[in-house]
Amino acid sequence: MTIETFANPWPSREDVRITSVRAIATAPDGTALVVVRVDTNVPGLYGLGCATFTQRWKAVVAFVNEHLARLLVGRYPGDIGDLTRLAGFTGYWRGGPVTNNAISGIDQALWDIAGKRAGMPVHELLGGKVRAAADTYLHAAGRTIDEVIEDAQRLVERGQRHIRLQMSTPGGGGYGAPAVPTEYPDAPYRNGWSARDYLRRTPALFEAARNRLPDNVELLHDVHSRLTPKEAVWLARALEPYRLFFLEDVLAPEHWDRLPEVRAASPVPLAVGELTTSLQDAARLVQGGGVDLIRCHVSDIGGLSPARKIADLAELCGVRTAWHGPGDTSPIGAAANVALDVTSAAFGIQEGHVYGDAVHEVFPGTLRIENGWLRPNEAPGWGIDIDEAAAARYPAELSGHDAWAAGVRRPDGALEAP
Ligand code: GCO
Ligand code: MG
Repeated sequence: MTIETFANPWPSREDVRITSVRAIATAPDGTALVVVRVDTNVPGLYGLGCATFTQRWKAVVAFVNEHLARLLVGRYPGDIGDLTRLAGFTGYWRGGPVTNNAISGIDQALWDIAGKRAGMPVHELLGGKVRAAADTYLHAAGRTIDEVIEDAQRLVERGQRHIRLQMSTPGGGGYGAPAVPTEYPDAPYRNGWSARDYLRRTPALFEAARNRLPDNVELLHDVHSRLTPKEAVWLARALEPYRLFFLEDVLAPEHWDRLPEVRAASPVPLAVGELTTSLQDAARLVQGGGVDLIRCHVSDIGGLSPARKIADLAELCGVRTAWHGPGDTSPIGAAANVALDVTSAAFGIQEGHVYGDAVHEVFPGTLRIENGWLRPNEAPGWGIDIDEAAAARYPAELSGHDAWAAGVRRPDGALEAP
């Protein structure tokens, strides 16, 4: 493919030019990760950005390589705002996870280049630290109350102060814990998941956790968008005695306009936002009075630059941040989360993920959680590299999420939000 050059619209400060833009997909831990690499005419100067939409990663790769690269080659990498607006506006239709992840890959790669040129870590370019490190939460899970609590105790021993608890509910559709056999053998869909059963079991888990885990451990829980507004109120009230740090995604995005009534009905803080795929939707959530912690997936709203706007808005509105950071975030995306965390007064908590050795091999410099804390790298840019030969040894495959989501059904067979 011939790559055309779109001219710089104004003279650039230095003769630095983008020479190539390409998406790299790799799955070192089995989860498809996508990063964008932007190269320049300065020897050794390149940047990396997270573009990971694991469920539809091939679409993001094609979007970057075939639609966006030709817009950027020849341009000055310091014009981050213009280049990311160009990547969006040239498509005419706005937003969505494919577009936003592609733009995020470019946005974060350009911030990486900016940091390397300045000789500064990205958090200093953003104005510098307002805290030394980001406190994190990790996930404990199991089939039974005992299994979940034992898993949580292991995390407490590793210094974790915040722990998300998820326990299996019968059927294949439970989120965040192993699938267990159904208890509805006569139902039309034998592997179904019942919201009513989930509502009965979850408070018992938290009662046991409060009795058996140290009193100062903060507890969190992710509903994963499965409840009606009334069920959400019921669950939040039932969990009140256990002092949750937050209760996540009680409602599906289709019903987010009902969040304020859920929030008003209980003191349990609500965390919402990983399913936002537009900056404007994220801003509406922050301003709408239905959210205590905003937790966008940074690449799904277009990268570091839009996420900074949300962090600033959250600060002004008294909302805190809890950026989404599971295993389907690349290490570059995780570093972007931490750059936001340590530079924003609105920081609440950071979702952590312990990457396997293969991820550290492919992405040298990947951040590590120590005693529950994440600290940013102090090297210029993100301080994270990619070993492309190693990346090629872990080829990405189509996401297993499709197969799981196809089986997330109620006992009557109706599909449920995965
Ligand atoms: C979380 C999330 C994730 C998502 C996953 C989807 O809070 O960590 O809900 O686990 O399910 O990112 O691919
Ligand atoms: Mg979640």
